[in-house]
Amino acid sequence: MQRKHPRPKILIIDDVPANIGTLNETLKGDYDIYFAVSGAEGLRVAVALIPDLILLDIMMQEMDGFEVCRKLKSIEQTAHIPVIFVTAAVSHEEEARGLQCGAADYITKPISPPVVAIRVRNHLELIRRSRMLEALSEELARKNRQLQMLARMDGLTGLANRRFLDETLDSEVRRAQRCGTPLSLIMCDIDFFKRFNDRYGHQAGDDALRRIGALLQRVFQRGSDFPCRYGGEEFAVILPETGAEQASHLAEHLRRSMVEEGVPHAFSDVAACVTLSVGVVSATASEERTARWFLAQADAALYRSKDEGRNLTTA
Ligand code: GH3
Ligand code: MG
Ligand code: MG
Ligand code: MG
Repeated sequence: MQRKHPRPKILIIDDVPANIGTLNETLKGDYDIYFAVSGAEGLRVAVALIPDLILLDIMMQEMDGFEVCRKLKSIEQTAHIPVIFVTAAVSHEEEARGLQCGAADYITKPISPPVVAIRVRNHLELIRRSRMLEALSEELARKNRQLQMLARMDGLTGLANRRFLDETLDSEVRRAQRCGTPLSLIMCDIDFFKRFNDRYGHQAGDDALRRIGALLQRVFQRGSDFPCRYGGEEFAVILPETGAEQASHLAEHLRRSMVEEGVPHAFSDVAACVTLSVGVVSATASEERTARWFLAQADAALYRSKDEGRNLTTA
């Protein structure tokens, strides 16, 4: 019959088969038992099997249990496996040495089978709990990454949001200063959008914003360009390592693509469809040219586009 949970695997390493027999009798009811009769063989089996727990004899030919334990603890795949010494070495010095090697527990022979069974069960329970905690903390870290991402995303358009823009513009300005590369920022604002909402309704307004979000994602496909919803009906695009000519070209391409998109707007003074006014700033960053400066310049350019009639790109 297939078990729901696989049984824990226990590896017994002891050079006396009779000792292995006794431990096997004690534990085989609850666990899958594997064994090895020398330190070297025990190490090989441990690496191949990755048991949940190892019962280890100390006095063995060639490689004694202390050395086996130290080696197990130095191998990445086996370092986490709890080792319980089961030994005829009864002095406190030997027990201290065993624990110093990284053993989880120390049981002296002759063993009491019920005591061994309980100690083994307790150690396996500890492992089960720590694995559960590990899984929980991985899940938490995953959820946390997801939240971090959501906190930087605009729910309506799926674009990055203002928070992302602020953080990214800051770091891109610093990077541009360090590397001496040009940086560009595009800002755009929908023309006569209040009228659009008033006449077509907010649902239609939201649809238009979503279409503009998709358009921005199509126009700015380079992984290093960051289109964002700045807020309301304003959008911004960070263009790292992009000079004035290329940025103006892209901004104008965006403005035209918006017209080609042909979202009807019968109440606009500039066209029969939804249009954008666009502002661009391009500069090599310096001490004075902070993120705030870039935003203020792009905003000023955008408002020149508004002043000069809308549906325009100004640098
Ligand atoms: P201008 O050409 O000067 O930019 O005029 P405008 O009407 O576009 O500018 P104004 O700032 O007067 O109005 C902006 C409008 O954008 C008002 C507001 O209802 C709308 N808006 C902002 N955010 C949203 C949104 O999330 N959904 C919808 N449907 N409308 C929004
Ligand atoms: Mg022995
Ligand atoms: Mg506006
Ligand atoms: Mg507007």
